[in-house]
Amino acid sequence: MDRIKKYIDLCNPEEVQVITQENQLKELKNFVIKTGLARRLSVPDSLWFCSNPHDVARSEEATVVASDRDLGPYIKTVPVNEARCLVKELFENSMASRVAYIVPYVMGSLDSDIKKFGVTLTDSPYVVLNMAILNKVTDEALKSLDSAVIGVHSMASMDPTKKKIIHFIEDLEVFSVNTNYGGNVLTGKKCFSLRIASSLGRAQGWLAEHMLVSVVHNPICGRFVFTAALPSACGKTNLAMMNPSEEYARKGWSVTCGGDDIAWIFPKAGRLFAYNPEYGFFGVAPGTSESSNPNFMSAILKGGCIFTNTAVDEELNLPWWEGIGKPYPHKIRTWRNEVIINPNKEEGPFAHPNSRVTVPIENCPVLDPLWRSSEGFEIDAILFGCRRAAGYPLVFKARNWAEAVYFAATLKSERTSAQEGTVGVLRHDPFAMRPFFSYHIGDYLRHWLTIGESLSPQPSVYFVNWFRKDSNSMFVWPGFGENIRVLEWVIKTTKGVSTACIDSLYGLIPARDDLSLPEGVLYEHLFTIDVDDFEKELEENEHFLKALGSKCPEELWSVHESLKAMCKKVL
Ligand code: GTP
Ligand code: SPV
Ligand code: MN
Repeated sequence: MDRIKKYIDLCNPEEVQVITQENQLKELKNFVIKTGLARRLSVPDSLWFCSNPHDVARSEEATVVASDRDLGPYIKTVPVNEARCLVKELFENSMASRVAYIVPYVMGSLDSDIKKFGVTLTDSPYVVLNMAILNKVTDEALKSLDSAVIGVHSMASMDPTKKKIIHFIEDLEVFSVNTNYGGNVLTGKKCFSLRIASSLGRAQGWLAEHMLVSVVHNPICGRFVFTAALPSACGKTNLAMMNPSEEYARKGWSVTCGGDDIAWIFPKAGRLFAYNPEYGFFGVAPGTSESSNPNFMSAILKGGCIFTNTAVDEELNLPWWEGIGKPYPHKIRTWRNEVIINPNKEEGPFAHPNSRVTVPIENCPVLDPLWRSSEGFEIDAILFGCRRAAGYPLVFKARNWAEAVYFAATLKSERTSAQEGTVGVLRHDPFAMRPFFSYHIGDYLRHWLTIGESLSPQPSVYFVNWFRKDSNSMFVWPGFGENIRVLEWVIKTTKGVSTACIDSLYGLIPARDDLSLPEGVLYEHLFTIDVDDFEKELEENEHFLKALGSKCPEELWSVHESLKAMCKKVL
């Protein structure tokens, strides 16, 4: 226990409990209710928490990697010695007169080769209860302590100015302090399964990505597996467990879910295999309803969930949020823990826009039976997506692997409430991984190109945007269950059934008659590309590529030059 003991000594808790048993979790649930940290809702075995108002989303500002090297434009670094001092300073006595919990867990299936162990020390019952859903708690991790990822988390004084999430990538250690929210503190999730895992993947020849894994059962080819990377709050959970629209369901289309947020992807014999290392969902609540995502709704209502920063219908003792598809409750408890009678809409939102539900994966009614298999999911296509009101097409296919890497590397998306900062502002989010890089993005791009070279055939790569808006600021595309129409085109194109693609500035787009559009939706509204806007994009991309200097793979410059040439031809 040496790797943990020194941090217990540093944090100085009053008591230490190792959590490995179901009954300990039960006791902890009773404890949080008795002490007023949480409320029990009328969803079976479910709890409601609200967090500190300044602690409602993952904090990129406070996230750093300890390194003495320059890790490129998207990673904040702190020199290693300084980072060690910072840990000492921030954690010294941080757990005084509190209970510290040790949570040993595994990511990935215990009987698979890809599994990895973690052990987290935390003074937050909230963290323990969430980790018990998102990771599999097992004392096996304690037997592999040398290779486990150590997480140390303390709420400390919750001073927002001292919020820090510090990664020591090579040492397999993560420290999180003065926060108690989501991706900042659930160290198995973004810190381990993306940041640490992607560095391991670089060294060992695999990928850790911000991707869902999903299977489309369809009349064209039977079973079609895709992974998809979209920035935070841009639609992964919804796409992962989509309920195809009635018309498609009748024709034999259905979707099963392999995972909704993180994929570990391994090349084997020229193919790619995806695994979801998690055991639960940490899904966005607002916008989730019986009509938008009936599968997630049903997973939630099965119970065993944790609601964070949703509102509560006080009369029914049920969670409530904007877009749940139910009227405003007569008596509502807001995410700020205030009760309002007869709320009026203008006083809202009553659930925080980034409120979340933690749900055991096995609650998902369309969970794919292979979700925990040691074989993984053999990938047929990879999707990238973004949230953009204008210009970016509904869907296009990259013409080749290098172009796919180029478009993924230059992905831009509007900020959402899952990120701190101003919602709606367009920002560069390469591979939907901007907040999760742990090594230089130039090396990351090279790694993707190298993996691509080992594949045969290379999976087709597509780009999607469900979020184009019309002049009234309404979404042009109905989205959700209707996204199956785009997946139909993806499958037809990947399988060579559709050949009538149009060469556009943004790769290959569907010919007008090749994509089935819902009534009233106009092709032009989804696919028009403004050449001037595209040229501006290219200029921004050029700045980005230049900023990478010698780290920028030559292949990406070639793609860039050929897009510039295409632009000139169109003009
Ligand atoms: P993270 O958990 O932060 O990584 O988010 P995510 O990528 O899983 O996003 P999620 O599926 O939770 O969706 C985020 C928000 O986008 C929710 O409010 C959804 O209702 C909304 N959304 C998802 N898919 C669509 C879609 O096809 N169309 C529209 N208009 N909204 C969507
Ligand atoms: C995201 O922001 O991408 C999330 C939520 O999935 S969190 O786990 O808080 O990072
Ligand atoms: Mn995410």
